[in-house]
Amino acid sequence: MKKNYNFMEVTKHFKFAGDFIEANPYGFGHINDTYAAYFRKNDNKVHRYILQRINHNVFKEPEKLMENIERVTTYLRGKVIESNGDPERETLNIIPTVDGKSFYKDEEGNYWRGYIFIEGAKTYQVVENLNHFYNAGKAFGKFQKLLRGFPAEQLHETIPNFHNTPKRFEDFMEALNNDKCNRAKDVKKEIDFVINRKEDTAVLMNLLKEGKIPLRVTHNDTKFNNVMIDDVTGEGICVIDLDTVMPGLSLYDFGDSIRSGANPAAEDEKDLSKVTIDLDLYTHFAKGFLEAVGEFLTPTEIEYLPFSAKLMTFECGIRFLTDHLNGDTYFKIHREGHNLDRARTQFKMVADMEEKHDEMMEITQKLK
Ligand code: ADP
Ligand code: GN1
Ligand code: MG
Repeated sequence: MKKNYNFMEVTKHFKFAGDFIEANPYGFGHINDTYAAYFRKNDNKVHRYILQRINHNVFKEPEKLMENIERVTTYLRGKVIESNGDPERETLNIIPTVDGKSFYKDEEGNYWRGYIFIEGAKTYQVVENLNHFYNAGKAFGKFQKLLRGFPAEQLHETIPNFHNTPKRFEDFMEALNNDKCNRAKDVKKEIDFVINRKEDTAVLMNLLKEGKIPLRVTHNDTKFNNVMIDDVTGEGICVIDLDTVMPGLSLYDFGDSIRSGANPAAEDEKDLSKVTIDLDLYTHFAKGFLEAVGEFLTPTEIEYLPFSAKLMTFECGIRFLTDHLNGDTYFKIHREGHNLDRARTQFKMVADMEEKHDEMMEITQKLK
């Protein structure tokens, strides 16, 4: 992350209340540059906002991305107000620029946006408490339910083919053939792991093509650290990181949450003996998710929930390994081999899910 942005100058373009004090890097996202920006108001009290530099290498059309976020947050805000919730905490709120836009483009071509800082809640990198994960299931399920009436045709595709796993496989093969950084020779085991499972990649895409599962408006990046957990109640108070809200499958959202939260170890854990799919965690998330969406998920969607967890984990592992082969150009890394370590945890999870497939099926059927 570049550190020498002129935050005083950037923040001046937004309707942030108070006098700017400082901005510090914040959170653990892999994509955008996120900062907590501190301001002093007239009463001398200090408060903060979220300031983000959108990653325009990943999101090629930030204007369209922000149009999506404006539409989705406006829609969600209406729903929260309807149910007497707190619209400043239960959805993201864009802070407009002084000229009324949803983002500011600086002279170097960086895109900046501001959000209300949701206080009294946190995101976690690893699940610390079963109840939190149950509540995350409810929150992501509720998110999908709230967006059922949202006009999908209004959404731009911010990253084309985002969960097109066969395409992710093709991109991996291309990276392997190019082998730009001469890294393939050191990751033969991982390469074989991917190639041996090629057939899995098309399963959900085929169900969709055959009309067996519906396209919905989904979040598509339902990592556990993309839901804010209330410090007092432990509820999943707000789903954040709305950059990839697009038409998608309910199964993507379920699967990606299991990928990120049902592993009791970190996503980049080097000691693979710690990496597993914890069935207790799986059960808690599935219970929360099904309680929120059970009434509208089809039997086929429910049948494929365990498979979706495996596929989303496999897809993410493919993406990490592809980025390792390409020289780490997509995900932020913080050490050498970081993407490879991440790919390895994902593949360990996939192998574990293959072993525990029957148990996962049984748990899911009991919960439905
Ligand atoms: P990325 O796309 O890089 O993952 P996120 O939008 O998820 O970026 O933000 C990174 C982190 O910043 C989140 O995991 C969360 O901890 C924190 N964060 C983001 N938005 C807010 C907000 N409105 N209030 C409080 N914290 C936030
Ligand atoms: C990225 O932005 P973040 O850190 O919430 C990525 C997800 C991956 C995840 C893996 C836009 O999520 O797709 O599953 O890393 N987001 C994008 O940790 O590519
Ligand atoms: Mg995030």
